[in-house]
Amino acid sequence: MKIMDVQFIISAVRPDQYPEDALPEVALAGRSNVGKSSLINKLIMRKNLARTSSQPGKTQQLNYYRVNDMIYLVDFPGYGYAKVSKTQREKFGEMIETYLQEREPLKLQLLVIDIRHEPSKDDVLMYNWLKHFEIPTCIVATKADKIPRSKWDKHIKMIKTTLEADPRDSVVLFSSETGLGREQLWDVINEAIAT
Ligand SMILES: Nc1nc2c(ncn2[C@@H]2O[C@H](COP(=O)(O)OP(=O)(O)OP(=O)(O)O)[C@@H](O)[C@H]2O)c(=O)[nH]1
Ligand SMILES: [Mg+2]
Repeated sequence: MKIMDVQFIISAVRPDQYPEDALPEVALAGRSNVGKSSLINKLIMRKNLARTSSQPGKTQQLNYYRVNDMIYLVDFPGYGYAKVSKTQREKFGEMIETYLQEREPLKLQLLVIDIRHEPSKDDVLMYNWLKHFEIPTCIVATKADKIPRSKWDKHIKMIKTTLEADPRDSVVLFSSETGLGREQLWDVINEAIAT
């Protein structure tokens, strides 16, 4: 995938701020610190356009990036950060639920999971939401560079088992450090927005 042009569009806190030009959207969900923003930066070949390692749990907005005037990548706030208040957690739940339920241009949801760890309860909840709303899903196991290659298969299997993943969902092994999985992920994205 050749990246011609990327623009940060908006940090949206309310649905009326979401873009209205109906370009297809690919959204990224995952735990705080799992590597969502790094993954976006790798996909678009920019070092630091998507903000990484900001204050975890503080950002309760959807960050929109437009790529090649073709697609929006939508960075969700990370979940599962311990110090987040109950009110904030509820706000997050409402925002994401409304988005998943009503957002027509959403063509694909990436569920980003740290390959080293078993998916958390929140990961399972998020996955079940995606299934409930029948959102096409791709599981991205990131930080692959953090474990030896010989363990990749076993960890992928563990992730699928814990999520009780639908065998039809694609799974991509990824590393924002090495770029592993970048082309494969673009293939999955392009296929999803073509249908
Ligand atoms: N080794 C390695 N480190 C990574 C990878 N992806 C992300 N990181 C590191 O993990 C940390 C968190 O990455 P972010 O991209 O900020 O994570 P995030 O999911 O956007 O976090 P929030 O926005 O807080 O939810 C940073 O220090 C990254 O450099 C990866 O594939 N490999
Ligand atoms: Mg982030």
